[in-house]
Amino acid sequence: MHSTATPATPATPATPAATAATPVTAVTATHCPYCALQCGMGLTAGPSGGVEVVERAAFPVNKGALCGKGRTAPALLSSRVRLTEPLVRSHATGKLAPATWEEALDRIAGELSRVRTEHGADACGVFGGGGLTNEKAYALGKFARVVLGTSQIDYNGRFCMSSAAAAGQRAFGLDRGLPFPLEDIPRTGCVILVGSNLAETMPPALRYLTELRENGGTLIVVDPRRTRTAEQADLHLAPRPGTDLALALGLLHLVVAEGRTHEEFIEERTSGWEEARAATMAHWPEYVERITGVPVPQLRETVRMFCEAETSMVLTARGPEQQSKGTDTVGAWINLCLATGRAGRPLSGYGCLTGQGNGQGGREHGQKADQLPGYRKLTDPAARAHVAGVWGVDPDALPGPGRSAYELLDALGGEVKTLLLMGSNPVVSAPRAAHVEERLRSLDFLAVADVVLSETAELADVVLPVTQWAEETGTVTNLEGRVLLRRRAVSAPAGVRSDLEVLHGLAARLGHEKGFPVDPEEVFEELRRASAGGPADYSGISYERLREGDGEGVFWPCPDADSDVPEPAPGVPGPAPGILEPAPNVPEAAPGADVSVGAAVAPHPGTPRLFLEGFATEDGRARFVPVVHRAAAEETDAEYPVLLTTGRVLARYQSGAQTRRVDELNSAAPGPFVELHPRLAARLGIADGEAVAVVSRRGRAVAPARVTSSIRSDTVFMPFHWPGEGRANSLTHPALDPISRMPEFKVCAVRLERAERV
Ligand SMILES: Nc1nc2c(c(=O)[nH]1)N[C@H]1C(S)=C(S)[C@@H](COP(=O)(O)OP(=O)(O)OC[C@H]3O[C@@H](n4cnc5c(=O)[nH]c(N)nc54)[C@H](O)[C@@H]3O)O[C@H]1N2
Ligand SMILES: Nc1nc2c(c(=O)[nH]1)N[C@H]1C(S)=C(S)[C@@H](COP(=O)(O)OP(=O)(O)OC[C@H]3O[C@@H](n4cnc5c(=O)[nH]c(N)nc54)[C@H](O)[C@@H]3O)O[C@H]1N2
Ligand code: SF4
Ligand SMILES: [Mo]
Repeated sequence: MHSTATPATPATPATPAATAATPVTAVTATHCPYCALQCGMGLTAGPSGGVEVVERAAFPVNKGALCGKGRTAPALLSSRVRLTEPLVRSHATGKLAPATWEEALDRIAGELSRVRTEHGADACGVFGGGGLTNEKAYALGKFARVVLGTSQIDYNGRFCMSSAAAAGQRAFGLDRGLPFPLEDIPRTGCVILVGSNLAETMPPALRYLTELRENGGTLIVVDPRRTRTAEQADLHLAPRPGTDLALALGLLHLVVAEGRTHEEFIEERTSGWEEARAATMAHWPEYVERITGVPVPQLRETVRMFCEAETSMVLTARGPEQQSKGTDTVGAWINLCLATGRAGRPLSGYGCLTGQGNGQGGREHGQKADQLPGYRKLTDPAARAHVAGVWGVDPDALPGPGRSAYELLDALGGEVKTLLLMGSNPVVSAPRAAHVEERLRSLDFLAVADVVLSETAELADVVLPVTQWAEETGTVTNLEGRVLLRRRAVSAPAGVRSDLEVLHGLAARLGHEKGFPVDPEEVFEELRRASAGGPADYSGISYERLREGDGEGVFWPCPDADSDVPEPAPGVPGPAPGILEPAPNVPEAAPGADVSVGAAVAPHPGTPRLFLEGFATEDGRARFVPVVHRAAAEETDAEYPVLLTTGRVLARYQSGAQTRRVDELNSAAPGPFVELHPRLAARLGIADGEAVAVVSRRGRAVAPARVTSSIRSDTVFMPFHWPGEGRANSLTHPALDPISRMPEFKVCAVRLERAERV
């Protein structure tokens, strides 16, 4: 498919026209702008001068396959609806009007200075995104802490995989979404896929599940809806939303009752089993059936399939994670893996399917409220000293941890007076979105950098038009922990600048002429040093290395074999020697080989598989966590008798800011809908296609009914990709997980009403 470049026309503020994107070379090997699979693709000049996608079959993750979103991504490069000039809100008219870059950056820097002087550094907020490259995420975190001196920075990844990250840290001492490459999946015996609709959210990855079944393995899918993914399963469990914790505990109870625990593994590789076992004991199968709605025979069958396979895996995605008990829920699934010896061994383990393009790398390099680059903790004195050394600042000058994403958005207009936002559209995607929108409006000053005028950018005082994926180079880390080079393939239209240029320009205006280079490779070189010795160690990875071969990337941790990497400080779980396993086909140094000073040292091969020799905890053992079931923040009652859950559809990405501007995708997924069971529809007198109002304690949304028996009859589903009347997040509950601070996107109580019209 190719997108036709739009001829340049006189720009107006409402629909600035992009100049044609010009391919730089014949075919550039690069990656999709959207999800965490980071499919490889080639970009070249199409027949009419536009940009065309060509297959990049050698890239191992997707082997050339792309979903419709990736295939149509170039359409936005030359689209008339992208931003090509800065917009500044006029004091006189109150409207956004075109301005020069100097005016726009001066205005932002001026407001940030004023607010910092009047109210202190913490009155300046920063909000980032898991779609930003490693370099941008790193620079944004450094900008917040060094230039603004604020603790108030967080990002949309908090809404994404933060519960799985917290649970992984707690159990394994390290969070890398998948501790093994995707290619291991077809070779295991059984996969339990919990709350992932892979067939729509990462279509090329469905291949791994198909191959699993072709190889004789079994697939169990846990989802309140019979999704396209669940249709592929040998067994589909359809629990009531928000009850995965009870489900996992019920399975573990059966494992114990049926004598299926792996005593040797528990003894040698784990700690805390007694407490976790005791916590499980109350979760009798019949009790769990009552909570979850999953029949006891299905629980028993799940345990049989999982334990009778020689190797097995549990993979989770947003279903069980986006709950106010997401961390404990993932913890319970990890406990199941540990008790059965399905972790830290080849072809067995727990993994989280991270979501955004750089969902993995974006959570490692410092845009998170509590974190420094290299996945270091902001509260750890040794980590502060190391990073402050790289940044050339006094460790004591670095602020402490700030508010989490929702808490930060909730504080806007209160203690936080200004916000600089890059790579997110919270007006559509944040929980209790009407409240968040109202908070954004109450700010003294809002600056947004985006490629399009998103619903959040519409509220801004200054909007900065930035370059897109194919117009800039940067690294991303996919859901496997594979660091990849996303190459620039086309030139950007005149008038746009990169996020790195934005941060450089603002830093310079705020007294930091140095320290914010605009060349991504230069930023990466600094990131390497900042991450050296940390849990997510990138110091052995360079652009040069990422350009090698078919660009299949390097898995972190990858310390620099050539340099004196500082020993991890106590309390910083460094890449323990035990967890490293050389990549296949990379020769290891022969035993006794001379690796003394002066001898050439083979580069570290990267770490495709973690934990095989030991976990990243201080004692090398995985930690069981005793968890018990608890209710959702909001249960159904007489007034709000139905459960609402939310999620995604194939042809839309996230808040839709990008994909709603691609014609082909608009016809595939024209608008919001409410999925409900025929019995529920009949009770309410609602026919397929009729308008239905969904009402919660937070608000109301209206969309056409989609009547289908593939959903539980006590639950309705809405995708969250649209603003306005059909905005699902008008309804969602902002209850937060106490550990990860993840909001409860996947369950709240609603009532349905017939609506006049959509
Ligand atoms: N097409 C498309 N693909 C995407 C994205 C996109 O927006 N569109 N976004 C990317 C991102 S950032 C992410 S995070 C991933 C998300 O990828 P997924 O996690 O696969 O996406 P969701 O649709 O949010 O949720 C998955 C499933 O969870 C189910 N579910 C709902 N409530 C529960 C529950 O209580 N328990 C269980 N077990 N399941 C439940 C839903 O029915 C849904 O089918 O997708 C990535 N890929
Ligand atoms: N109800 C409900 N709500 C949810 C979820 C759910 O399942 N249910 N899922 C949550 C999840 S998992 C996620 S990840 C969030 C995502 O929700 P958002 O954070 O809103 O994600 P996007 O829509 O991807 O927003 C990215 C914005 O940044 C712009 N952009 C893209 N690339 C760049 C870049 O390089 N630089 C800059 N400056 N801008 C860029 C895009 O045009 C877009 O406007 O939504 C969350 N919200
Ligand atoms: S699956 Fe994800 S990375 Fe691959 S083409 Fe689709 S959106 Fe892009
Ligand atoms: Mo996400």
